[in-house]
Amino acid sequence: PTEGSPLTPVATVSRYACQRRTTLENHNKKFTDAFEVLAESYEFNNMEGPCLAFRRATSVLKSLPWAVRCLGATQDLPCLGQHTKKVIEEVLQCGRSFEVEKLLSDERYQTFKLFTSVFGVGPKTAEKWFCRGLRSFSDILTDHSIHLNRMQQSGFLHHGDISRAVSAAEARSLRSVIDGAVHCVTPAATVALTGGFHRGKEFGHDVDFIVTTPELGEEESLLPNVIDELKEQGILLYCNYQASTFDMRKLPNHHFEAMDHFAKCFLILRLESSQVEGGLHCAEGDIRGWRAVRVDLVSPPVDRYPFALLGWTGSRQFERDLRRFARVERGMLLDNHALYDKKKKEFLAASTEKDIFAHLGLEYMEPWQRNA
Ligand code: 8DG
Ligand code: MN
Ligand code: MN
Repeated sequence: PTEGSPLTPVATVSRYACQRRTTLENHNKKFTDAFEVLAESYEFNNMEGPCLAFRRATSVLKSLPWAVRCLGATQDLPCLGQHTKKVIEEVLQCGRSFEVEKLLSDERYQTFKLFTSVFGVGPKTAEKWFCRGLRSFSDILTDHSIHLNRMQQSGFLHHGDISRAVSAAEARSLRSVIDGAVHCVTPAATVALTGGFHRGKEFGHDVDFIVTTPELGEEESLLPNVIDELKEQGILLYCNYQASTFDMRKLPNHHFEAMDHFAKCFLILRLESSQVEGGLHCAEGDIRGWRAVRVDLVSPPVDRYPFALLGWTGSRQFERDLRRFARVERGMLLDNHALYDKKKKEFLAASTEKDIFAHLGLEYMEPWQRNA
């Protein structure tokens, strides 16, 4: 293919990530890295609007098959405002953005970054701790007035391991662990890799799986049984199980940030070095012979499977825009459970992800093209 120069006419770039094929090949990393710091900082300060604006801009630049080499090249791109353009200009001229540099050395930003790196700690908790004058892990762990919930306790206990990226080889090994446990309790059940590794990522912060049974209703007991099996194998280090609260009569909730209602569990598992081709992606773990890894399992009823798969494959920006596109452009409500047509006042059936794209009048995109 020809090096798509911005001087040659290019097709207009859609405002919606679900209409932009975005692979893992990012030609504009130096800009998107800067944007991500700004987005994160706005998130830490509870400023949703500017945070989303930088996330959208990041996503647009990630979708380009060419590198931005001058500000003029961004002229016809959507979702780039004055602020993002100023950052692009700085990076083009100086190789870095002063605003970003300032943030990276800012105490508040650094402390939030540190605290939210703990499993179970979000911006709200980080804020609470920061306002109390706490700045380090030892500040938190020695302050006896601080109550840590079970998730946060495990987060601190396994912080070293779970803050190391999970490799694709480790994800493959975990897949056979989960396959084994699932088939042991329900031979007819199926396991599918989803999340970042399903989009072809080489590394991730966790490994996500969807498990379901061909028999409707059987999924109710699936996760509790799988959890028991993992416990018996001695590899369950932490488990937060949430039973299903799914109600088919409810209309889809287009707010992406709302969690879905399927039965799910957030786990920390013990992964043996000997089970991973080429060893663990965690130096201390390799010496120890094992490492801790984060695993998410979700178990939708089989008739909801395509919606759950589409919702859990991500990326987060792809999901946000898919829902926004459905609502704004099609008058439809989409979430991880269902698709509802507001004009026809009816739910639209789907047995594959392709059916959902077709209902939305969108060209189908493969998971590896959803890295928005
Ligand atoms: P990473 O783990 O490699 O960092 O990237 P990822 O796989 O894309 O991110 P993720 O945080 O594991 O989320 C994967 C998808 O799961 C994402 O598109 C959002 C979706 N998701 C839901 N419901 C829930 C939920 O209840 N909790 C979490 N953590 N993710 C959910 O649709
Ligand atoms: Mn993931
Ligand atoms: Mn996950």
